[in-house]
Amino acid sequence: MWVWIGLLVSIISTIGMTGSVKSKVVRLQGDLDRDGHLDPVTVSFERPDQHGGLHHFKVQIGRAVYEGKGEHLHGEATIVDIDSTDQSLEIAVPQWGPSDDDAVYFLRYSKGRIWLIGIVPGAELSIDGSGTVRTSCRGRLLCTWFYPCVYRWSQEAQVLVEEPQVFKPMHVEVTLLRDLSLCSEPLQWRSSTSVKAGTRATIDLTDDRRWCRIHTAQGEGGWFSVEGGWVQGVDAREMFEDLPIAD
Ligand SMILES: [Ca+2]
Ligand SMILES: [Ca+2]
Repeated sequence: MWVWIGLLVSIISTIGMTGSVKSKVVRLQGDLDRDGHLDPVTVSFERPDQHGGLHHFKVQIGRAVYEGKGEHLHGEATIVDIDSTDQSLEIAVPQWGPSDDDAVYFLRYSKGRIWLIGIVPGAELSIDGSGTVRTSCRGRLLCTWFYPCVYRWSQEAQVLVEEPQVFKPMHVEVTLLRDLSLCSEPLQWRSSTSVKAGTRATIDLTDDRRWCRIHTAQGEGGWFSVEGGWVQGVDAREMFEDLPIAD
């Protein structure tokens, strides 16, 4: 979900012998630095080799140039307004990424300079002018999973940064392959209960550092710790069936 601020002027694609897009030029227009004058923006995409996708992009505004590298870029660019109260608009350049790691490059233009302010993960980004980009981030602990997250513009650092969340929602359905001992709180190392092998359960919350919370449909549950992909002395894949692991 974008709020379109700029104007799309033109899109020109060059098609190679194999029928795939070799290069693409997108022309946009908007008052990016809010000085009262429209800034014509040219975003050009190139495919560096015969078989790969569009991996290079170049943004030009007058004499200012930014050259970036992406992975499987869409060949699209738009102008958005992340914070409607400040004196800037942003250029957004989306990519599919190496393996469903969708992301969007955001750039700013001011005083004759274009710079990257952030690479925000996700394909369904929400920008409403409040200074935030709402999206879906990939968790790090245990397996492949995603959680709702927010990137916020930092005036001090001039970049978009992810807002920290102490505990993140997880929603991973698993079947236990072994008995799992659980703690009642993510501080205690002494287990107070356990869930039996064969039980279907949901891992629903984590600090994304060490602790995960799990519960069964019968209301049993608690916390277990994860260290380097290991749970209770075994590889996590030997503890949980159906653990989603990509890459
Ligand atoms: Ca301007
Ligand atoms: Ca703005």
